[in-house]
Amino acid sequence: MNRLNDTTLAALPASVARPAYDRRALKTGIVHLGIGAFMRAHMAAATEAAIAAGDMRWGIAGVSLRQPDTRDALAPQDGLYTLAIRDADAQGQPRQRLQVIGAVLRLLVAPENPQAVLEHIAAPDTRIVSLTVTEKGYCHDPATGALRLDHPDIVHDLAHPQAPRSAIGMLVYGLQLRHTLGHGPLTLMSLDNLPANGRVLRAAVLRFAEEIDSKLSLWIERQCCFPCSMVDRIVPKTTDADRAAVSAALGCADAWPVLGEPFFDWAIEDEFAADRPDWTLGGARFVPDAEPFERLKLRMVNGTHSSLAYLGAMAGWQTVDKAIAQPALRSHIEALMRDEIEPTLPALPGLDVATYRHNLLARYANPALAHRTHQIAMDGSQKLPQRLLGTLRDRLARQLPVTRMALGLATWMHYLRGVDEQGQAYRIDDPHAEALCTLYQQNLSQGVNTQSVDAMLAYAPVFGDLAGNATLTAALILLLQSLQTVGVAATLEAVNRG
Ligand code: CS2
Repeated sequence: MNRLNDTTLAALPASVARPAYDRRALKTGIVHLGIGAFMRAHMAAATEAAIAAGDMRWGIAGVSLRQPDTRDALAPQDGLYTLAIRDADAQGQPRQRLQVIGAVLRLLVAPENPQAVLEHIAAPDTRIVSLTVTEKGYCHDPATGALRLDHPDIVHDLAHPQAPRSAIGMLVYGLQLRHTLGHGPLTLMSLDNLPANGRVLRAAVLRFAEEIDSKLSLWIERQCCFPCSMVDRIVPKTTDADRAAVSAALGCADAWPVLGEPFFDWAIEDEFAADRPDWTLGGARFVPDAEPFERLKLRMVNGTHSSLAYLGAMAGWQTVDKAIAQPALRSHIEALMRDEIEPTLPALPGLDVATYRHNLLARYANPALAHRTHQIAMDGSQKLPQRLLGTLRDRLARQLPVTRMALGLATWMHYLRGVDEQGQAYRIDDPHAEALCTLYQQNLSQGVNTQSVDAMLAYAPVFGDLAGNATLTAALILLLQSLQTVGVAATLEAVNRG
């Protein structure tokens, strides 16, 4: 089978959408740190729409911060890859729509050549540096959002200006080179699922810059922009079966297609240091303040996604669609949104929250994505603060019931035991795994009581000041006892009975 690339593009089946523009005329205007599946199915797709409309300034240089695998897959394909949009037809049969994306012009692997990344950030045509480096990539304290100067990657980067390995180090040394060369300010755009992601990024960049050069930090502060954004599209990890299915449909081999649902949302603040693509052509909207959109999305989508993922992973429901097909889980997730999350949300003009809820349940039921619950369960320590704990804090402060919110948290704690209800062991994939599993073994595995639950809540990097809240502790005790003795399904039935 031929490989997908600039030469084979013309021979693809007519049903496959592809770049109709001349890729050789495309300039690199965006450098993206963390070129994973999400970015390739989201921001790159919106950028493709802007390019297709004739604005040839926005080709993307994609940077992998750790592994060479994306570059190894896409370089032989001239940066081309397929976006497979999957859902079900009216009969419930899975179907897919294929589009070859041409926006990615080159791929860099930071550990192989960090200097090349710094030079790309400093290049005069580069106007935007965007990031999807996941929550842990900000090297911050998840509870407070502040950059950790004692984080091993930050310690390393402060000592190695030529070869940074964190996204923050890479950005600041790249900006330093840019400033020295006099190439004008940049927009730094976080696309990670963090509240006020632009402000978190800005604070981390300025903190690091202050450590190396106060003039540089002043320049960044005054001249560079850090728009906040809310991003939303479900993008499961690509499997070998997906590679084979997409390649068969193309009639030519794509080593790394990405999959996504039809739904796409991106609310971004229109604050750019230089120019920007018209991403509205790809479904984005520019908003004066992204905060209410972020809160809606992080609490409704990511909060329920994580709750569902821990419940599903423990019960042995391997994918989101299988989990949401369980009537008791579906009732719980629906009530969690309606009764406990929605009352904490700000009103958004034009948003009908009941419709949003129904649509979200339908997105979870998409049978063509096979989104694994264990994939969503990873990095809980980094995700829980903005997904669950903000809602919990708001409800506790207003003395409102928290049972359904607390069930997500209790199931995360229970998940730390590392074995599901079928006796299947799994690895806890989390930068805090060691400390958290030790805490679990020394406390909850010995018995569920005020002392053992409070010992978990005393883990400040995740919980901040939540420990010692009697209402929360009491709710967690009941739920953890139930999860340990009767399991997920019976606990859901009990919670649904009220
Ligand atoms: C998911 C998100 O893996 C996860 O943690 O909750 O990636 C989710 O699919 C996206 O944020 C949806 O926009």
